[in-house]
Amino acid sequence: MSADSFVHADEIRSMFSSAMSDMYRAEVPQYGTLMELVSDINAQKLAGDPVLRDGLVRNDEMDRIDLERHGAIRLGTPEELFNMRRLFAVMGMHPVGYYDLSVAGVPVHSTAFRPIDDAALRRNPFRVFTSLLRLELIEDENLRAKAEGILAQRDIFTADAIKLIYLAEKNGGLIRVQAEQFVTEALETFRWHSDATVSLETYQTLCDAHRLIADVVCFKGPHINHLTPRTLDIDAVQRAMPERGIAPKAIVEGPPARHCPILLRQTSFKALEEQVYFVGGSPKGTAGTHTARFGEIEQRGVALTAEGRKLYDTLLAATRQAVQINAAGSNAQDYEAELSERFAAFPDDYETLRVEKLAFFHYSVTEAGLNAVSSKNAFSSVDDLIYQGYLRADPIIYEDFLPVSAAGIFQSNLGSDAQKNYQEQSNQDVFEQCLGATVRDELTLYAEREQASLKQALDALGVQKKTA
Ligand code: OOG
Ligand code: NI
Repeated sequence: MSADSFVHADEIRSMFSSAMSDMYRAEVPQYGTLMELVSDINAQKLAGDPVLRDGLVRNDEMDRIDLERHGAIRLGTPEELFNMRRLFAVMGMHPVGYYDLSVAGVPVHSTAFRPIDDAALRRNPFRVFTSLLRLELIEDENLRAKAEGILAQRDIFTADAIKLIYLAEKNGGLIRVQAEQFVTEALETFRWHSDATVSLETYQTLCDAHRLIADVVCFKGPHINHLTPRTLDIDAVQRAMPERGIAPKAIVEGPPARHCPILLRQTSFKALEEQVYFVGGSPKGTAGTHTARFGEIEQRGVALTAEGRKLYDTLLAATRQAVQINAAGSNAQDYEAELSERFAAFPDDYETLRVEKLAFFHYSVTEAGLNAVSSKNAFSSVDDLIYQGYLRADPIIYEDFLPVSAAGIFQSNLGSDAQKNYQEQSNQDVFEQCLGATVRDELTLYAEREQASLKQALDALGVQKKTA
């Protein structure tokens, strides 16, 4: 079998994310409403902001505006995580970053499976925030043993999915019929099951320990719990949600609204109460409810360097220290005012972000640069080339997640908007052992992309040495 006959991993990812979107829209009607709202607001924003429109056209992003950017799942065992890594690898998605969610009092740690290189991200940026339950954080030993026992009995992958993963690994890819079958089989793992695998009593015991534990342990598989489209104006979507009968969480997570967006801003609508059947009682089981699935939107900005990220973390922590959102979310305005005020300390123009090395940029040669290639440029500095208009720097978009924001999303969907600041309990080594691989460091990936673009641009300009 030659590599030519294999379907490209990027294409398998596109097939998969589109199948997942259709499945989720059918399962959660409110998600369809949210998608329509996002699409309407994106259209309005584009009509009123030609600069934004030109930027998206230049970066070849117009076709993908309304596409999902990410989803999320929660896994129960190391083996599930191990095989999930193999499954995502077939679609060109690799583990990037380690997130300790114990900061939210949620007993999980996580990574994001995502495409890595520029071309793959451009083709389809779909990624999945994947959490692993940390049963070791359950104090009650009996309960821990019970949860482990239940999880040991389930198999979240179909036999054919595992077979196709193995084939892809062995042969280096999948041919079309295999890729199509793979997508169908892989989708099964993410499907919602309204039949729980336990009795109502067991469910309640686990719920009492932590609602998240019940969500992970009591079902056949890791149902996809949200899919997130990209919006061009997250504040407008947040304001408009109630008009369409959707209840948003109290605040938008992440940095405040800015002229030059940084990192990631996110908001979600609250998880829906859904009917489920527990084992026992009538042949159909005992009817009850479970809240698991929600909707979320995101707006992404420039990726920050370690130094930029430090400034972000400091300003955010100071804000949260000063104002903590209460359970009802009634002090959301105070929080937002505080956030904007604190973030006045974060430079809000791209050139300053670049020169102060707070953010990552993609460098490219301009027409003027190409026309001016001469030995005169050979020792110019990057900054000079930028000022001369020979080199341009476009923001590299942040492709990852933010632990404090993710914690806020978890929290809101576990039933409360109250913000809590917990102690960290990171354990990346254990996570990587379960995963069977190390996670890539996201900052290194951005730095590599910046350096590669700069090298290419300087080579094209005939500049010999970078002396910025
Ligand atoms: C994941 C919550 C985090 C995000 O975008 O940060 C998240 C979950 O609830 O499983 O989705
Ligand atoms: Ni999310």
